Amino acid sequence: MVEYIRYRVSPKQVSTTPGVGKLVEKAEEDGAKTAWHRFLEQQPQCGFGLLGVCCRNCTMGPCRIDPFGAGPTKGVCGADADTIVARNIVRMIASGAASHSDHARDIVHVFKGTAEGEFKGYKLTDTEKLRELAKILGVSAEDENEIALEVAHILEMEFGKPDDEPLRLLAATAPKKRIKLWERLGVLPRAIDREVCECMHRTHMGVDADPVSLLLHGVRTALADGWSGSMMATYLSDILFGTPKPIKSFANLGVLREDMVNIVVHGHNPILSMKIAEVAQSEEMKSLAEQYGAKGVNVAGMCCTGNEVLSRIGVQVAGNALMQELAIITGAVEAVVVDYQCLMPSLVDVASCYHTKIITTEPKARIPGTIHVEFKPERADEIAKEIVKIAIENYKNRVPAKVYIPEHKVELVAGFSVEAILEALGGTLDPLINALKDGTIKGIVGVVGCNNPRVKHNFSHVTLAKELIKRDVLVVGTGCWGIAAAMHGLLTPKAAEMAGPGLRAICETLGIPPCLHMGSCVDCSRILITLGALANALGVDISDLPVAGSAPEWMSEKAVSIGTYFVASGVFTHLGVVPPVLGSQKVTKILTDDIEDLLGGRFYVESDPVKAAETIYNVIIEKRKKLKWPV
Ligand code: SF4
Ligand code: MSK
Repeated sequence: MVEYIRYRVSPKQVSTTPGVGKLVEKAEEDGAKTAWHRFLEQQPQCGFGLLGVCCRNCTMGPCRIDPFGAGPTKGVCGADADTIVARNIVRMIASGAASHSDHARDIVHVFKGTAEGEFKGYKLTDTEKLRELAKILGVSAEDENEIALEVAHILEMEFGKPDDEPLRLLAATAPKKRIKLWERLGVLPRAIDREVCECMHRTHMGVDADPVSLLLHGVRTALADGWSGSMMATYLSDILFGTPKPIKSFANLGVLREDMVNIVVHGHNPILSMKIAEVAQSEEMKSLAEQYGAKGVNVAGMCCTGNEVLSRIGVQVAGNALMQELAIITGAVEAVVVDYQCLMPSLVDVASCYHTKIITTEPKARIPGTIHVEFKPERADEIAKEIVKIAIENYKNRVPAKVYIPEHKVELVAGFSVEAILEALGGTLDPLINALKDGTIKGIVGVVGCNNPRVKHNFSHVTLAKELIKRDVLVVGTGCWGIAAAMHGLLTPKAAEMAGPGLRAICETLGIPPCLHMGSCVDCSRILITLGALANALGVDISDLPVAGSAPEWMSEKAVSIGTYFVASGVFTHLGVVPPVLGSQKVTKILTDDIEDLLGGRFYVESDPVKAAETIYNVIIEKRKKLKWPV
């Protein structure tokens, strides 16, 4: 189906990443619309929505507040802008926390079934990590399967335990000072589902109208995500598939192969994508591909499921969120296999211009117009094979005249789990702590999050990282940022040449890049663990550390949850895209100012990445001064 393209986009303006502009041009020639085209069609976007002052929480509405005071200042029920904005942002946190944590629930299910011997396609790969997790959770069993079953039971209870005890994973990993602070503020989370559910209850018509009380519950919910839901997903994925270690690979659309069957795995959960990558390499699939005239099967990652398979087995990455449609526009992709989150329903429209099959696999993420092959962990190998075969059989439908694969691909080193960082440092945090203390490294910034057509694709991700490393600030990160950094050469030891002299010297001694890829969105929990370990080792709170967070191109509700748990953990957190809160001066002030007095961290909004880097650096320097460390 060729759609009429009303708005043309300027290829030079949409992205900083090589190859993207050409594919946007190709999209227009082929009649395929991308997110950039639809973004233009949406202009002007609703001002009430942008400011967060629209409420649809009951059918007396929808109501909207006039931000200039010329129109109504209250909804039909009397809710004002402060209440409406706070309720809306809390609902975003609830959705983000639910997404990460429901992903975790699926991993617990597979982990448990593996320990029970039910899911034969999986095994407990990193048993050392299993024992470490068992230890922190107080599990004393000896036999590995029994340990796993007890761990699974404890983690299952994190979702819905009925008591008011704190979450076990949070209690075991967060610094004690922080836990006490959260307890004092009444934001220590109890059970993950309970906090998400309470968000929905509080934001229902006629319940919580106090913006402070609402936002504090948002904090509680986000903490349940970061220090439990997401962390659980990270721990158990490591146990099932191996804890990431530094691994070389390549990124950008040039990883697609003209002479092979290309399968793009897209979404977040590694349970299926790891299997697809494994099956695709089998002799059986290779010879089937040869029968169809291809040299084999090439699996490439997209977004966070891409980060999961990249970090663990080095699967090459085709791109980040705004490139999901472009992979299809190359005309060289036989199948895009999706699990959940960040999947644009438009994949189906774009695929209709080419031969690509979009294969959904999750009952909770169905998209009309796709082939649905439901994934069941008890039949993991069989289903993965079925999917790979669909892709191979589709190779014959590829239209050579429609194929254009940009040649760009860049080498990278990913796989910097906390364990891998420790190993690079010689088994202890001391070298990092010493480098921070003496000012060789000025600070650490965790950069995370998505792409957003409001921002020139990958420009802010890359500019911010470059500006920070130049100032001797070590950058660690996850998600679409990790892929952007990879495509721009920031994830290689050679990139240390772009760093300031201190960071450069450390990177060269250790043979590591100045920007460390720590994994997928749920792996932001690795950043929390690193911060907690640094704070504990120094005998300070996370809020005292010369660290910061940033989401330069964020768009998803998950990013709101991540940003909130960063702030709640005491981290100064930059957002490169304005969140929908400006309709309430009160909420804006709480999030960007007052919250610091309570939690030690706050949000800072700046769309210019150069200015943002400067401010982040200044915050780091202030923290160093307070610690009496040289600046
Ligand atoms: Fe309007 Fe209040 Fe209903 Fe929201 S909850 S739609 S502000 S009446
Ligand atoms: S995939 S949540 S666009 S980082 Fe995790 Fe990228 Fe944001 Fe999705």
